[in-house]
Amino acid sequence: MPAPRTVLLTGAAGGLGTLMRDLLPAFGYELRLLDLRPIDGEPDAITADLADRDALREAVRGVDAIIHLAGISLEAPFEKILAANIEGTYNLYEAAREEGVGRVVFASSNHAVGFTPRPQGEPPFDKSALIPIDTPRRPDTFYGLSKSFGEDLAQLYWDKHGLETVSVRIGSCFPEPTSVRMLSVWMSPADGARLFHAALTAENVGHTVVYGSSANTRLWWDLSTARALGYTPQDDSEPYAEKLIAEQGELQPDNIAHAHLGGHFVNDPPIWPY
Ligand code: NAI
Ligand code: 15L
Repeated sequence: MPAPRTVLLTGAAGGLGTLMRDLLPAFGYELRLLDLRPIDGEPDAITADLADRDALREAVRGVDAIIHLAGISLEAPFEKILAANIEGTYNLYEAAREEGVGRVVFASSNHAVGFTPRPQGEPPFDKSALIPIDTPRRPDTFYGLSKSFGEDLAQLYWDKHGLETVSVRIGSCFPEPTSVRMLSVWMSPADGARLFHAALTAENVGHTVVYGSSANTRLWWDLSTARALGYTPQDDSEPYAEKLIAEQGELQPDNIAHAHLGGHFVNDPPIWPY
Protein backbone atom coordinates (compact mmCIF):
# COMPACT_ATOMS: atom_id res chain seq x y z
CA MET A 1 0.00 0.00 0.00
CA PRO A 2 1.48 3.41 -0.93
CA ALA A 3 1.73 5.74 2.10
CA PRO A 4 -1.41 7.89 2.29
CA ARG A 5 -0.94 11.58 1.70
CA THR A 6 -4.36 13.15 1.25
CA VAL A 7 -6.44 12.46 4.34
CA LEU A 8 -10.02 13.48 5.12
CA LEU A 9 -10.24 14.63 8.75
CA THR A 10 -13.86 14.56 9.95
CA GLY A 11 -14.70 16.42 13.15
CA ALA A 12 -11.96 18.88 12.26
CA ALA A 13 -13.52 21.75 14.25
CA GLY A 14 -13.53 19.76 17.51
CA GLY A 15 -10.96 19.59 20.28
CA LEU A 16 -9.03 16.63 18.91
CA GLY A 17 -9.54 17.77 15.32
CA THR A 18 -8.02 21.15 16.14
CA LEU A 19 -4.99 19.49 17.77
CA MET A 20 -4.54 17.17 14.79
CA ARG A 21 -4.88 20.02 12.27
CA ASP A 22 -1.84 21.52 13.96
CA LEU A 23 0.22 18.33 14.33
CA LEU A 24 -0.44 16.03 11.37
CA PRO A 25 0.85 18.23 8.51
CA ALA A 26 4.39 17.81 9.95
CA PHE A 27 4.11 14.11 8.99
CA GLY A 28 3.55 15.15 5.38
CA TYR A 29 -0.24 14.86 5.20
CA GLU A 30 -2.44 17.12 3.17
CA LEU A 31 -5.66 17.36 5.18
CA ARG A 32 -9.13 17.81 3.78
CA LEU A 33 -11.34 19.07 6.61
CA LEU A 34 -15.00 18.33 7.34
CA ASP A 35 -17.26 19.31 10.22
CA LEU A 36 -20.85 20.28 10.97
CA ARG A 37 -19.50 23.66 12.04
CA PRO A 38 -17.46 26.09 9.95
CA ILE A 39 -13.81 26.37 11.00
CA ASP A 40 -12.27 29.78 11.59
CA GLY A 41 -9.42 30.48 9.18
CA GLU A 42 -10.16 27.40 7.05
CA PRO A 43 -12.26 28.63 4.11
CA ASP A 44 -11.80 25.36 2.20
CA ALA A 45 -13.15 23.18 5.02
CA ILE A 46 -16.28 21.26 4.08
CA THR A 47 -19.25 22.16 6.27
CA ALA A 48 -21.50 19.12 6.22
CA ASP A 49 -23.53 16.80 8.42
CA LEU A 50 -22.70 13.09 8.52
CA ALA A 51 -26.38 12.64 7.57
CA ASP A 52 -25.69 14.16 4.14
CA ARG A 53 -24.66 11.17 2.01
CA ASP A 54 -24.05 13.19 -1.16
CA ALA A 55 -21.75 15.58 0.69
CA LEU A 56 -19.85 12.65 2.24
CA ARG A 57 -19.41 10.97 -1.13
CA GLU A 58 -17.93 14.16 -2.54
CA ALA A 59 -15.77 14.70 0.57
CA VAL A 60 -14.13 11.26 0.41
CA ARG A 61 -13.59 11.28 -3.37
CA GLY A 62 -9.88 11.09 -4.16
CA VAL A 63 -8.55 10.87 -0.60
CA ASP A 64 -6.09 8.11 0.35
CA ALA A 65 -7.49 7.63 3.85
CA ILE A 66 -9.93 9.01 6.41
CA ILE A 67 -9.48 9.91 10.07
CA HIS A 68 -13.03 9.78 11.43
CA LEU A 69 -13.41 11.97 14.52
CA ALA A 70 -16.82 13.55 13.85
CA GLY A 71 -19.72 12.77 16.11
CA ILE A 72 -21.07 13.30 19.59
CA SER A 73 -18.16 12.86 21.99
CA LEU A 74 -20.00 12.52 25.33
CA GLU A 75 -23.20 10.85 26.56
CA ALA A 76 -26.41 12.14 24.94
CA PRO A 77 -29.99 10.97 24.31
CA PHE A 78 -30.06 7.75 22.29
CA GLU A 79 -31.78 9.39 19.30
CA LYS A 80 -28.94 11.91 18.92
CA ILE A 81 -26.25 9.23 19.29
CA LEU A 82 -28.11 7.09 16.75
CA ALA A 83 -28.13 9.86 14.13
CA ALA A 84 -24.61 11.26 14.53
CA ASN A 85 -22.51 8.31 15.68
CA ILE A 86 -24.29 5.21 14.39
CA GLU A 87 -26.01 6.30 11.17
CA GLY A 88 -23.35 8.95 10.56
CA THR A 89 -20.50 6.43 10.78
CA TYR A 90 -22.41 4.02 8.54
CA ASN A 91 -22.91 6.81 5.97
CA LEU A 92 -19.19 7.58 6.02
CA TYR A 93 -18.21 3.92 5.52
CA GLU A 94 -20.67 3.61 2.64
CA ALA A 95 -19.18 6.69 1.00
CA ALA A 96 -15.67 5.28 1.51
CA ARG A 97 -16.67 1.94 0.01
CA GLU A 98 -18.37 3.56 -2.97
CA GLU A 99 -15.36 5.79 -3.67
CA GLY A 100 -12.74 3.06 -3.09
CA VAL A 101 -11.00 4.62 -0.08
CA GLY A 102 -8.74 1.91 1.38
CA ARG A 103 -8.20 2.90 5.02
CA VAL A 104 -10.13 4.51 7.88
CA VAL A 105 -8.75 5.44 11.29
CA PHE A 106 -11.80 5.36 13.55
CA ALA A 107 -11.93 7.34 16.80
CA SER A 108 -13.35 4.66 19.06
CA SER A 109 -13.20 5.23 22.80
CA ASN A 110 -12.30 3.63 26.10
CA HIS A 111 -16.07 3.92 26.79
CA ALA A 112 -16.69 0.92 24.51
CA VAL A 113 -15.18 -1.06 27.40
CA GLY A 114 -15.93 1.48 30.15
CA PHE A 115 -17.58 -0.98 32.56
CA THR A 116 -14.40 -3.07 32.67
CA PRO A 117 -12.91 -2.98 36.19
CA ARG A 118 -9.58 -1.16 36.24
CA PRO A 119 -6.46 -2.98 37.42
CA GLN A 120 -6.30 -3.07 41.21
CA GLY A 121 -3.29 -2.41 43.39
CA GLU A 122 -0.36 -0.08 43.11
CA PRO A 123 0.89 1.22 39.76
CA PRO A 124 2.88 0.56 37.68
CA PHE A 125 0.83 -2.51 36.84
CA ASP A 126 2.39 -5.74 35.75
CA LYS A 127 1.66 -6.63 32.09
CA SER A 128 -0.50 -9.55 33.27
CA ALA A 129 -2.78 -7.06 35.10
CA LEU A 130 -3.26 -4.73 32.11
CA ILE A 131 -6.62 -4.79 30.28
CA PRO A 132 -6.11 -6.69 27.02
CA ILE A 133 -7.44 -5.40 23.72
CA ASP A 134 -9.72 -8.43 23.37
CA THR A 135 -11.46 -7.83 26.68
CA PRO A 136 -15.26 -8.18 26.15
CA ARG A 137 -16.98 -4.93 25.15
CA ARG A 138 -18.75 -3.37 28.13
CA PRO A 139 -20.08 0.02 27.00
CA ASP A 140 -20.77 2.45 29.83
CA THR A 141 -23.18 4.75 27.94
CA PHE A 142 -25.17 4.99 24.67
CA TYR A 143 -22.07 6.90 23.54
CA GLY A 144 -19.83 3.90 24.37
CA LEU A 145 -22.35 1.63 22.65
CA SER A 146 -22.00 3.69 19.46
CA LYS A 147 -18.22 3.19 19.57
CA SER A 148 -18.75 -0.55 20.03
CA PHE A 149 -21.02 -0.42 16.95
CA GLY A 150 -18.34 1.49 15.04
CA GLU A 151 -15.77 -1.22 15.78
CA ASP A 152 -18.19 -3.91 14.53
CA LEU A 153 -19.00 -1.86 11.44
CA ALA A 154 -15.28 -1.56 10.74
CA GLN A 155 -14.89 -5.34 11.05
CA LEU A 156 -17.80 -5.91 8.64
CA TYR A 157 -16.38 -3.53 6.03
CA TRP A 158 -12.99 -5.29 6.25
CA ASP A 159 -14.42 -8.81 6.04
CA LYS A 160 -16.95 -8.03 3.30
CA HIS A 161 -15.39 -5.17 1.33
CA GLY A 162 -11.65 -5.19 2.11
CA LEU A 163 -11.81 -1.67 3.57
CA GLU A 164 -9.16 -1.48 6.29
CA THR A 165 -9.64 0.25 9.66
CA VAL A 166 -7.60 0.91 12.74
CA SER A 167 -10.08 1.48 15.59
CA VAL A 168 -8.36 3.58 18.25
CA ARG A 169 -9.94 3.29 21.72
CA ILE A 170 -8.77 6.71 22.76
CA GLY A 171 -8.31 7.35 26.48
CA SER A 172 -8.23 11.11 27.12
CA CYS A 173 -6.49 13.22 24.49
CA PHE A 174 -6.14 16.74 25.84
CA PRO A 175 -3.15 19.06 26.21
CA GLU A 176 -2.71 18.01 29.86
CA PRO A 177 -4.29 15.43 32.19
CA THR A 178 -6.79 17.15 34.50
CA SER A 179 -7.89 14.29 36.79
CA VAL A 180 -6.32 11.43 38.71
CA ARG A 181 -8.06 8.96 36.36
CA MET A 182 -6.46 10.68 33.40
CA LEU A 183 -3.03 9.88 34.80
CA SER A 184 -3.78 6.32 33.62
CA VAL A 185 -5.61 7.00 30.35
CA TRP A 186 -4.04 10.23 29.04
CA MET A 187 -2.75 10.44 25.48
CA SER A 188 -0.69 13.55 24.84
CA PRO A 189 -1.60 15.32 21.59
CA ALA A 190 1.92 14.60 20.25
CA ASP A 191 1.48 10.87 20.97
CA GLY A 192 -1.99 11.08 19.42
CA ALA A 193 -0.46 12.37 16.18
CA ARG A 194 2.21 9.61 16.34
CA LEU A 195 -0.49 6.98 16.79
CA PHE A 196 -2.68 8.30 13.96
CA HIS A 197 0.40 8.38 11.71
CA ALA A 198 1.21 4.76 12.60
CA ALA A 199 -2.43 3.79 11.99
CA LEU A 200 -2.37 5.45 8.57
CA THR A 201 0.91 3.92 7.40
CA ALA A 202 1.19 0.41 8.91
CA GLU A 203 0.84 -2.34 6.30
CA ASN A 204 -1.92 -4.95 6.25
CA VAL A 205 -3.92 -3.82 9.27
CA GLY A 206 -7.20 -5.48 8.20
CA HIS A 207 -9.29 -4.35 11.14
CA THR A 208 -7.00 -3.72 14.10
CA VAL A 209 -8.20 -2.41 17.46
CA VAL A 210 -5.74 -0.51 19.65
CA TYR A 211 -5.83 1.51 22.85
CA GLY A 212 -4.76 5.11 22.44
CA SER A 213 -2.66 6.51 25.24
CA SER A 214 0.80 7.68 26.15
CA ALA A 215 3.37 5.50 27.95
CA ASN A 216 1.89 6.45 31.32
CA THR A 217 3.51 5.03 34.45
CA ARG A 218 -0.04 4.35 35.74
CA LEU A 219 -1.27 2.84 32.45
CA TRP A 220 -4.34 0.55 32.74
CA TRP A 221 -4.31 -1.20 29.37
CA ASP A 222 -2.09 -3.12 27.03
CA LEU A 223 -0.59 -1.03 24.22
CA SER A 224 0.92 -3.97 22.32
CA THR A 225 -1.44 -3.82 19.30
CA ALA A 226 -0.68 -0.10 18.96
CA ARG A 227 3.07 -0.74 19.25
CA ALA A 228 2.75 -3.46 16.57
CA LEU A 229 1.63 -0.72 14.14
CA GLY A 230 4.94 1.06 14.75
CA TYR A 231 3.64 3.42 17.45
CA THR A 232 6.22 4.38 20.07
CA PRO A 233 4.65 6.67 22.67
CA GLN A 234 7.06 9.24 24.04
CA ASP A 235 5.09 10.94 26.80
CA ASP A 236 4.05 9.99 30.35
CA SER A 237 1.49 11.73 32.58
CA GLU A 238 3.60 11.12 35.72
CA PRO A 239 4.96 14.69 36.03
CA TYR A 240 1.33 15.79 36.67
CA ALA A 241 0.69 13.12 39.33
CA GLU A 242 1.82 14.83 42.51
CA LYS A 243 -0.26 17.98 41.94
CA LEU A 244 -3.43 16.15 40.80
CA ILE A 245 -3.33 13.63 43.66
CA ALA A 246 -2.75 16.43 46.19
CA GLU A 247 -5.79 18.29 44.81
CA GLN A 248 -8.17 15.34 44.21
CA GLY A 249 -6.89 12.41 46.31
CA GLU A 250 -6.17 8.86 45.19
CA LEU A 251 -8.80 6.79 43.33
CA GLN A 252 -11.02 4.93 45.80
CA PRO A 253 -11.90 1.27 45.12
CA ASP A 254 -15.42 1.63 46.62
CA ASN A 255 -16.34 4.50 44.26
CA ILE A 256 -17.73 2.89 41.09
CA ALA A 257 -16.51 5.74 38.91
CA HIS A 258 -13.01 5.19 40.26
CA ALA A 259 -13.20 1.41 39.94
CA HIS A 260 -13.93 1.17 36.21
CA LEU A 261 -12.08 2.24 33.07
CA GLY A 262 -14.84 4.63 32.05
CA GLY A 263 -14.72 6.83 35.16
CA HIS A 264 -17.84 8.95 35.68
CA PHE A 265 -19.38 7.72 32.43
CA VAL A 266 -20.45 4.61 34.44
CA ASN A 267 -22.67 6.73 36.71
CA ASP A 268 -26.37 7.06 35.88
CA PRO A 269 -26.58 9.75 34.74
CA PRO A 270 -22.91 10.47 33.97
CA ILE A 271 -21.61 13.35 36.06
CA TRP A 272 -19.64 16.18 34.45
CA PRO A 273 -16.95 17.26 34.81
CA TYR A 274 -14.88 14.54 36.40
P1 NAI B 1 -15.51 17.22 19.98
O1 NAI B 1 -16.91 17.11 20.48
O2 NAI B 1 -14.67 18.36 20.44
O3 NAI B 1 -15.51 17.23 18.40
C1 NAI B 1 -16.42 16.48 17.63
C2 NAI B 1 -16.68 17.24 16.34
O4 NAI B 1 -17.60 16.48 15.55
C3 NAI B 1 -17.32 18.62 16.59
O5 NAI B 1 -16.55 19.63 15.98
C4 NAI B 1 -18.69 18.51 15.98
O6 NAI B 1 -19.14 19.70 15.35
C5 NAI B 1 -18.50 17.39 14.95
N1 NAI B 1 -19.76 16.70 14.68
C6 NAI B 1 -20.66 16.25 15.59
N2 NAI B 1 -21.72 15.72 14.95
C7 NAI B 1 -21.47 15.82 13.62
C8 NAI B 1 -22.22 15.47 12.47
N3 NAI B 1 -23.41 14.89 12.55
N4 NAI B 1 -21.66 15.73 11.28
C9 NAI B 1 -20.45 16.33 11.18
N5 NAI B 1 -19.70 16.70 12.24
C10 NAI B 1 -20.22 16.44 13.44
O7 NAI B 1 -14.81 15.83 20.34
P2 NAI B 1 -13.26 15.50 20.40
O8 NAI B 1 -12.83 15.50 21.81
O9 NAI B 1 -12.54 16.32 19.43
O10 NAI B 1 -13.27 13.97 19.94
C11 NAI B 1 -13.15 13.64 18.58
C12 NAI B 1 -13.54 12.18 18.39
O11 NAI B 1 -12.70 11.36 19.19
C13 NAI B 1 -14.97 11.86 18.81
O12 NAI B 1 -15.49 10.88 17.95
C14 NAI B 1 -14.81 11.29 20.20
O13 NAI B 1 -15.86 10.38 20.51
C15 NAI B 1 -13.48 10.56 20.07
N6 NAI B 1 -12.79 10.46 21.34
C16 NAI B 1 -12.19 11.57 21.90
C17 NAI B 1 -11.51 11.48 23.08
C18 NAI B 1 -10.77 12.64 23.64
O14 NAI B 1 -10.09 12.45 24.66
N7 NAI B 1 -10.83 13.83 23.06
C19 NAI B 1 -11.49 10.22 23.82
C20 NAI B 1 -12.14 9.11 23.16
C21 NAI B 1 -12.76 9.24 21.95
C1 15L C 1 -14.22 10.19 25.54
O1 15L C 1 -14.60 9.28 24.82
C2 15L C 1 -14.65 11.60 25.33
O2 15L C 1 -14.90 11.89 23.98
C3 15L C 1 -13.66 12.60 25.89
O3 15L C 1 -14.28 13.88 25.93
C4 15L C 1 -13.21 12.20 27.28
O4 15L C 1 -14.30 12.26 28.15
C5 15L C 1 -12.64 10.80 27.26
O5 15L C 1 -13.49 9.89 26.65
C6 15L C 1 -12.28 10.26 28.64
O6 15L C 1 -12.63 9.11 28.93
O7 15L C 1 -11.62 10.96 29.39
